[in-house]
Amino acid sequence: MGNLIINGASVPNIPWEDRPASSNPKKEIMWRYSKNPVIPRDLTLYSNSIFNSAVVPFNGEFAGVFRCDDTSRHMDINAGRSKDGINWVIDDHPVKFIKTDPQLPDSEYKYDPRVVFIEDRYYIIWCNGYNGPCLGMAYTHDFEKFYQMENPLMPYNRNGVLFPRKIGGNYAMYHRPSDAGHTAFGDIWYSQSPNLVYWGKHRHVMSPNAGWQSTKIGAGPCPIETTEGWLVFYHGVLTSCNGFVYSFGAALTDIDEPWKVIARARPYIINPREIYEVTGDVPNVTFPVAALADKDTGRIAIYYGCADTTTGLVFGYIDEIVAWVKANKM
Ligand code: BMA
Repeated sequence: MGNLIINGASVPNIPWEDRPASSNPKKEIMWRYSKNPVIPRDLTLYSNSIFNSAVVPFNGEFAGVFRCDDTSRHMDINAGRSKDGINWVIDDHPVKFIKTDPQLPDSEYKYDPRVVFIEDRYYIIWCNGYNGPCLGMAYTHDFEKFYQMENPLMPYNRNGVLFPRKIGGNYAMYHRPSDAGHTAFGDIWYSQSPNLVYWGKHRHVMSPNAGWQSTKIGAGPCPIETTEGWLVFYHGVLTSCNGFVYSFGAALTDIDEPWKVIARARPYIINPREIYEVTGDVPNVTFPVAALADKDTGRIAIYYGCADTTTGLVFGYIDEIVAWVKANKM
């Protein structure tokens, strides 16, 4: 148990369960919560499914934004709160975003939110419907009022993930250019902004390559700053005879130039294998979107979407994961 986290938060009440005796660290560097899934599909009055959702520590407890598809299969974002990060109360209705500019276009839909604290507020970034999927952004101070900002990137783009601080004087994000449909390609890119409105200085980060990450890849939770580089969890997709299979793995990228990859692990960390991951509205999906990390113990808890239906949790230690990424570097 070690501590490589820089600039992280103390999260003494991070959701946690020790590695069970049945879990071999040589085979799996992170282990699943025994009571997965933690968020059932019908937790809110109108939800068909709750998955690919984002949480942060908030006032000694936890808050989050949740992808809730309703029973018309409309995709939207609902706010929620929890004392322990496991038992959640999620609003029945989607967030009503307040436009920071009346000219801002309406969103046709919103999905796969990420949330991160930067400087003095929480920023939310999601896949936003505006003549096709693009990136949408908002901020909140209290998880009650949410202020929608300009869309950082035009269609087609998904999987926008903000860094928790400026890098080289600019705000920074990973994202994935895509197409209008169920994109059969996808690289992770890095872009920079002086003001969170105008984005540029684009740099290529990683392409898909082999095995579980051979079709497309996209960033997951917001990167975690460690002494060994940014620890980046990302999803990877392979195309089987029955369609896409979504697993997730990890890489380390350079602290000052995060488009440079230091190490990228060849094996996945989690792949669809439990019943709630292989069956659901979209079978064979494990999709990470949020991580809680405690800088005092080095514990990490990742929230991930299970088969586009429910939300699960996996646990691990940052130092073990960093060492594993380096040891399994491709
Ligand atoms: C992606 C997104 C994710 C989803 C995944 C698997 O394109 O729509 O929200 O989890 O497909 O269906």
